[in-house]
Amino acid sequence: MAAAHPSKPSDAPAVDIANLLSGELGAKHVLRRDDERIADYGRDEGGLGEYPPDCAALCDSREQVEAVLRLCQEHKVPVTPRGAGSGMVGGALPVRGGVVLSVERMGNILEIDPDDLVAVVEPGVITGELQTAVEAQGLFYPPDPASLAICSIGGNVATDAGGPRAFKYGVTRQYVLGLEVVLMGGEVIRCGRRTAKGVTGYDLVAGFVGTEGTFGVNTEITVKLLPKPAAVCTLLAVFDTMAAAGEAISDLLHRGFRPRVLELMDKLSIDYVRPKARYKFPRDAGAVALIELDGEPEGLESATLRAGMVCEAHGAVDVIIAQDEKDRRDLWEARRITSPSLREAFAHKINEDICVPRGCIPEMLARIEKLSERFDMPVATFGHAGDGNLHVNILCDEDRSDERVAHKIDGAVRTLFEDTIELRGTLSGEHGIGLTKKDYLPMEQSERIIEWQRKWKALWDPDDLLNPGKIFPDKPTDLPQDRKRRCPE
Ligand code: 2HG
Ligand code: ZN
Repeated sequence: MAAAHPSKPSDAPAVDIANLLSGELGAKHVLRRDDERIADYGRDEGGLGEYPPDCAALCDSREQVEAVLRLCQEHKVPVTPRGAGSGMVGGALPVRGGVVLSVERMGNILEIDPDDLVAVVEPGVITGELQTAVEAQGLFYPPDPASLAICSIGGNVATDAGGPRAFKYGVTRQYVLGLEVVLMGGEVIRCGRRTAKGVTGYDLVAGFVGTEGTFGVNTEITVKLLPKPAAVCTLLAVFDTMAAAGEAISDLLHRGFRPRVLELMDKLSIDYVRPKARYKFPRDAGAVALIELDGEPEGLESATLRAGMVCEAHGAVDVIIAQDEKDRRDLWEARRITSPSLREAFAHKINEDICVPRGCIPEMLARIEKLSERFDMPVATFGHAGDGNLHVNILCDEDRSDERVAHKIDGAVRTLFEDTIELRGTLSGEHGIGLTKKDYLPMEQSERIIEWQRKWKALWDPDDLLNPGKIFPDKPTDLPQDRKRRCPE
C-alpha cells in the first residue's frame, strides 16, 4: 500500500488557487482537492507513494499554461508540470503541494513535414503514437523509451529519455530542434530552429532538454525525423550466464557490428517474464541478449546470421531470428514487459538506471552480483547493455517502514552508486534524478557544479516555484569529501 504524503500545512497556498484558476481556465479544467480524480496527479510509475496536490490544472492550450504560470508566480504557489505520469523517479510529484499543471490534453501532432524532415507536436502526444504517425509516411522518430505506449513526448523532453534504440540513434536531446516554452510568470519563448544545422547563439534547446520540468513548460516541440530504415532484423540469443552474454556483446562490437539495439536481461528478469511471454524461454536460461540490426535489406539477413554465429561462439544455447513482424513483436514483448512484471511480483522495486562506460560493463555486472549477495536481496538487472545503461532493480517484499529494511535498501543503493562512480559512470542514464536520487547527486557532482546549476535554475525561476524539491539535495551533503569529485572545477 502506497504511503500518503499530504503537503505540509505550511506549504498550503494562502490563496484559493483552485478558484483563481477556475476563473481563468474554466471549472472543467481544474480538479480540486476533494475531487477523487486528483489522486492520479499525485503519483507516478516509481511507486513512491501519494503526493496529492492542492489542485490540478488540466491545460489544453498554450494560453492556459501561460495563465497557470502567471497566477502561480503572482501568488507564489508551487507548480509541478506533468505529462503522462510515467516517470520513475518522482519527477512529476508535487512534493510541495500547490498546483499540478497537466499537459496530457495537449495531444495534437501539429505537423509532419517529409521535406524538412521534422514533426511539430504538442507535449501531450504519446511517443508511440508519434512514431506510428511518422512511420505511416515513411519517416522515423528513433527515441523509444520502453514505456512508449503510455509516455508522452513532453515528459521525454523533460527527462531527455532514451530507450533501446539509443545505442545507434541517440537519445531525445539529439532529436529536439526547437521548443516553445512558457516560463514561470507566463512569458513565452521560442528557441531553437527547424533546420538540420544551426549554431546561432547559445544552444538553449539543449539546455532545456533534461531539466525535468524545472526551467519551464514546453508547449510545442519541433523534432528531427529520419527516413524510416528499409529493413529490420531482430534476434534473441539465450546464454547460460550473464558473463557469456556480456562477452558476446563485446565481441560483436569489436567486430564492427553496429546494431540499433543491444539489450540484455538477466536470469531473475527472465524468470519473472517467462510465465507471461509468448516466447518460451528455456528453463535454465541465465541471460538473454536482444539484438536488432537495421538498414538496407541487402546484406542485413546475412549480417544477422553472422551476429547469431558470434553469439553461438560464446556459448549461446538458443538463437532465434524473427522471421516476420509477429515473431519480432513476440521477442520484443519479452523485453518490454520486464519492468511491469517485476513491479507486479514484488512489493518494492527500487529501480536504478546507472550507466557505466562500455568497457566496464562486465566489471559492473560482477559487482551487481556481489551487491545482491552482500545485502541479501534479489537484484534483477536488464536494460540497454550496448550503452552501459543497466536497470538494476533491487527487489524487496519486506516492510520498508522497518528501519532495518530501509537501512539495507539505502546501503545497497549507495554501494551501487559508489561502484558506478568508481567505474567512471553516471547515476542516471535515462530516468533522471527527480526525487529519488537527489540526495545522491553529490556523489557524482561537486558542490560548485551543483551551485552553478542552482544559479541557472534561479535565472528562469527565481522564487523556486517550478517543480521545487527536485534534482538537488535539500541540505548540504554529508558524504565524505573524497567522494565529492568527478567534475573538475
Ligand atoms: C526499461 O528500459 C525502462 O524497461 C524501465 O527504462 C526500467 O523498470 C526499470 O528498471
Ligand atoms: Zn530503460
